[in-house]
Amino acid sequence: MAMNLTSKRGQGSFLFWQIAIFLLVISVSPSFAQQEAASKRAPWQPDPEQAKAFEERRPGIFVHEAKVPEYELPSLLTTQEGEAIESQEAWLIKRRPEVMRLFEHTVYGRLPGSPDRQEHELLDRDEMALDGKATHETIQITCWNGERTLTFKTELFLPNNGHERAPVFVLVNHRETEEADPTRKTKTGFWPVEEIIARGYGTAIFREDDLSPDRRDALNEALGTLYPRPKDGKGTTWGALAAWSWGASRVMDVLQTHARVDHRKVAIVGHSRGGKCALWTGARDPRFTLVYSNGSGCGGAALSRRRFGERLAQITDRFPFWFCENLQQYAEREDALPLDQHMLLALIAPRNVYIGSAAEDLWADPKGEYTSLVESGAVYRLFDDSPLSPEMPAVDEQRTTKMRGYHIRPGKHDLQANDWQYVMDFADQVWE
Ligand code: GTR
Repeated sequence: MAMNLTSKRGQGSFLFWQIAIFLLVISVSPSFAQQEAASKRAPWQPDPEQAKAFEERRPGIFVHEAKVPEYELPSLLTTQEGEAIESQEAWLIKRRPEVMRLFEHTVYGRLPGSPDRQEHELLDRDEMALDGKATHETIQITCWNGERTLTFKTELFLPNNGHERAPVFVLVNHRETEEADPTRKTKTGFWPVEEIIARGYGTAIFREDDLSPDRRDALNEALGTLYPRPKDGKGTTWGALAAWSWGASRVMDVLQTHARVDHRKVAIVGHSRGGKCALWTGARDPRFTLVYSNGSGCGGAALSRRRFGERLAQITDRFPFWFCENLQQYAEREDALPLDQHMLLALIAPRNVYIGSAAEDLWADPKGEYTSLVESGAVYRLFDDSPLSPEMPAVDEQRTTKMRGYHIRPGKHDLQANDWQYVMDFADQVWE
């Protein structure tokens, strides 16, 4: 008995000292917020060795932050007549149309509207694709302009998960067929159909080449045959990126009439040149409620004025046909541009926009891509979205707000299965 009493008293004083020490520790240690900040991994920055080697290989291209010139971005919230935009309505009615027009006339070019007539033919249907987990359809799309026609295909996979309708990710395919193989003999992270289906999403794909072959001399083919290009287009006639984007809208037409697709949850996804196309598609076609551009860089998500990595001079020299002719006059004259790429992202508001970068993809300027997303916040804020911190996230840190998201993953310029997992996490959040 006595033993027990003593030991209880001993326990009591032990507890007293524990509490006292705990109080002492928390009174001198930093706050939880401070601790969290301190334990946070460092923001991404280019690996100095890689940056040095990169500049040595490509004289005249800069991938050091210290070489980014001072620049001032054009204001999103001031109209061309100098009026300040302070509400959603004023943005949508006054400023947004101006910004759309600036991108059409300066960067991507003006497109024909919807075709006179469009027909969708189911060429093939397999309800037992992917070991019964999905239904695979091959759909042929034919568009008419008077007597002229253009025909191309889309491959669609939908999950057989018992849900009546599925949200769908549409991928702009600029790669060889084996990178995006609908037979699934070859599987790649570029189009990880099995993983997309496993998460309850559907996915469709179409080839950009079917809309405008990815060559300098091909603008009069495909879409250029359906709609002969005007002789005097004043430098504003569509380039290949816009032609591919027109195709994405035709795929959307198919999905809008499909009984097993959730019409309000269709995303456009693209990597690199496909990522540039995805952003312009998101700006043009409000039926896409999530826009994901991966490694889109110059002419995509990256700010032109930073002149980091690929600049307008290089892109308009190697790929002049991607854009309208007018863009060429801004090579090495970025400060004269009446826009910058943050304004392209803002055109998507209040729909969801997601940007992915890769740590070694200096050519595409990850920081320029992220900064664009941060700056698009001027417009997203009008729709009650919260701001993003200007500090770069760490590698493999996903940063999101209600309507915008970003990640930078380790490795090179590519679209990989882990990029898809990140964007599907974001979709789970914004499309719940
Ligand atoms: C590069 C081009 C980039 C990017 C890439 C791609 O050569 O400079 O802007 O679009 O091609 O699409 O793979």
